[in-house]
Amino acid sequence: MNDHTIAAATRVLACNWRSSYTVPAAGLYPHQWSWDSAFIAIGLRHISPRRAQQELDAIFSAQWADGRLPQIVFNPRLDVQYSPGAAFWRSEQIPGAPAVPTTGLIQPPNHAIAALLVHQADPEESERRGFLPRAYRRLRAWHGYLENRRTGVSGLVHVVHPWESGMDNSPYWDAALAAISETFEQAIPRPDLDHADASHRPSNAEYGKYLYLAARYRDHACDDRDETFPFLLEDPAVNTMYARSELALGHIAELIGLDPGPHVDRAHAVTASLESLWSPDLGCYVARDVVADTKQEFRTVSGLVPLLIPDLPRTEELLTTLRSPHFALGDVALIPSHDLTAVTFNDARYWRGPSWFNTAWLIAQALHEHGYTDDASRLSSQMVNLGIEHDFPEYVDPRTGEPRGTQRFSWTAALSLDLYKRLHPRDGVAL
Ligand code: 9WN
Repeated sequence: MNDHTIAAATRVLACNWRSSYTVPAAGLYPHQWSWDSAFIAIGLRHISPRRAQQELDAIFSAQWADGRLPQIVFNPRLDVQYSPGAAFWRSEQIPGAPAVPTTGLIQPPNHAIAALLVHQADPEESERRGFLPRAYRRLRAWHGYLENRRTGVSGLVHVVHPWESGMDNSPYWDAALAAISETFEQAIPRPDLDHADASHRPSNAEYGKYLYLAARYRDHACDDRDETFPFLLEDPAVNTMYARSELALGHIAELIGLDPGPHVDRAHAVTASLESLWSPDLGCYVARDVVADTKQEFRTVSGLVPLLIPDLPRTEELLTTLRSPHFALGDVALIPSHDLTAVTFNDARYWRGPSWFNTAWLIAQALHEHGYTDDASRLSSQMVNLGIEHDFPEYVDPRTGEPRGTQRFSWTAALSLDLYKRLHPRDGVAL
């Protein structure tokens, strides 16, 4: 990446900016998505720390009364362009929903990680705008929701829909979805297929289950006390981002003169609970189906993301798996989302094999922090080069690097920019 290509990444973020937030991709995803915005803010901070703050403020302003940050904040003028949209969710009829239309679901809690990085990019601007105390209040409520409404006896947070994991059609969800006999009975619009090849996207059968679960959650007023809800799973990456975000929140608390202790304790408790998701046979973490009480024995990139926890006792084992033929670090275009040797692996279909830039960023960051700086730089370069070569694709074929899904995808541009800046520290900010 050179100055010309920095400009290309900046252009993607500028084109996808909508007055106070960034859409993930202009055609396919015309609204604001929760974990996308946090990743985007991490890149935006290099261009405009103020915009990065606004990006996070926009998602915070859609917070529900119970503290949840919604998966999607809808632009009602574009409702037919994405399905299911605001008319499906009818959030204005649900007690505790914000004034803007949103989904009732959530996405992975990476926001505190982003808020800290955004603050550090320009502490004066942050202070001038009162960003950190405002963010802290929102984030504390968000983490409170996760602790009080989403944490089970295992001590881990569960998701109630595949969309909540951000890795929508991961093989982790197959058995739980198969055990649900119902499907959504009405017509299912697929405007997504106007923007991406059907073989790169989840299937119609998966969409039937997705909409069934979403409608059921909505019809129970998105109330997590519905004890017969059929889909509850604990995901390693979601819990890792939660633990890591608690550490970041502790740091933020300290910066604004508050006690970091409760956040650090919570991070350690979640880290200890993660141990129940360890699979000795696979050499990585796996998801657990809370309803069926079964582990989902698949190697996915989610099961490697716990590398991001600083004092994890499994770092060496995870590195061995990352370098093994299952993920082939160094020998592939970018880290696959699913085990290259598995019968369930598919090089094109969404989260069942293709490589995504946000998970590569999480792993590159973890490698860097654990002192594997050569691996981290190599991975970062692969990511940056692929981003530039293919106009910032949503995901790529892990072996060939061919683009899949849509292009000019915001987090690909933002996270490539972030890694570029940190690969060339003379231009960059310290993490
Ligand atoms: C559903 C926006 C989102 C990402 C998810 C990714 C994809 C949506 C979809 O796009 O999911 O949330 O319609 O497929 O899987 O991680 O946040 O970029």
